[in-house]
Amino acid sequence: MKKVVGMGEIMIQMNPTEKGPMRYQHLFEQHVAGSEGNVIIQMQRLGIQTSFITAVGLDPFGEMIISTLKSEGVDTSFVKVDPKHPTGIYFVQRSYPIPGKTKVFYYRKNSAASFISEKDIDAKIFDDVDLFFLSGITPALSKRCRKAALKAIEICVKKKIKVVFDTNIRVNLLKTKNKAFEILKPFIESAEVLFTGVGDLTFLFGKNLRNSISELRKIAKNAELIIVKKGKEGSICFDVNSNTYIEYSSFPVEVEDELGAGDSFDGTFLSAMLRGYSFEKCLRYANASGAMAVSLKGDIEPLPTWKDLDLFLEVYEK
Ligand code: CKP
Ligand code: MG
Repeated sequence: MKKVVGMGEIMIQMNPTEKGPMRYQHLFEQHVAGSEGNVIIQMQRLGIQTSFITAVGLDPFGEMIISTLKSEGVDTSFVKVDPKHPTGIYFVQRSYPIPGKTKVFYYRKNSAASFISEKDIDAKIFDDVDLFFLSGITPALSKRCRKAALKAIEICVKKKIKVVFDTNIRVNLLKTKNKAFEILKPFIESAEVLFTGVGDLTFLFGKNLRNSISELRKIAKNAELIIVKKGKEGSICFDVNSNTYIEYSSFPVEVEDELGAGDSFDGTFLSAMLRGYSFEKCLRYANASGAMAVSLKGDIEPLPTWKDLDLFLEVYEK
């Protein structure tokens, strides 16, 4: 069985029962979510053995996150409980001011996860691991997290573990294009599989997609695969070894909450890749997973199994 490790912040997501402006919301649902954790749970659900590196506060929210990871079957041996810093929380505003778009309000400054440091990264974590997943959110949390993430990558390179990175730019955390380049560059350089999205590419290189991909390729010296998520426009996989682009269109569904779609896409693509599927098949499953994610609230609740994916495809490809 393939073994995968992820690293990042998992938070409590407060998602209102209604769409619309935050100041008029009265009722909230409590969910567990966070980009890299979403990817790992997706992979676990697709039959991969997973483990997650994170930190939560010594509070009921941390308890909820740990019990969620455990109930999903993710190994929590490397989850630290930090008595000095709280679990991060964020609020979600759906479909306002732009219908179908989700806005987030973070309360994660000085959170337990932002205090993850190099000393939390033990080489033992990576014994017999096939793949390590990380995204641009983690190094953007703090200098300490950045160093810890770099240490993890160094270990993976030494142990010949595949490094997978999603640029996942959060303007709230990175602020400017220069800051984003400065922080993300070493991670983009190390990735063997690199995920990104049109929003991130536009932020970094401007609107011309082909041009952005070739600019990204210049930095991504180690990448064998560059996958670009285009939301409603589908996705592209660029296979560096054969110099070919593979495209797959998206599945039209009604958007309830777009958060988490990128993560379910990544987790599904990687699980399909680890099964040895063709890149076209990986994109097909990943696009289906992304569509399923946007059609429900919460990030982890909609994450599909292989059976769910096949049922979805049976209906949507008729
Ligand atoms: O790129 P995605 O929409 O798939 O990621 C959504 C997650 O971790 C969301 O759950 C939130 O917690 C975050 O990204 C974040 O830190 O913004
Ligand atoms: Mg994303």
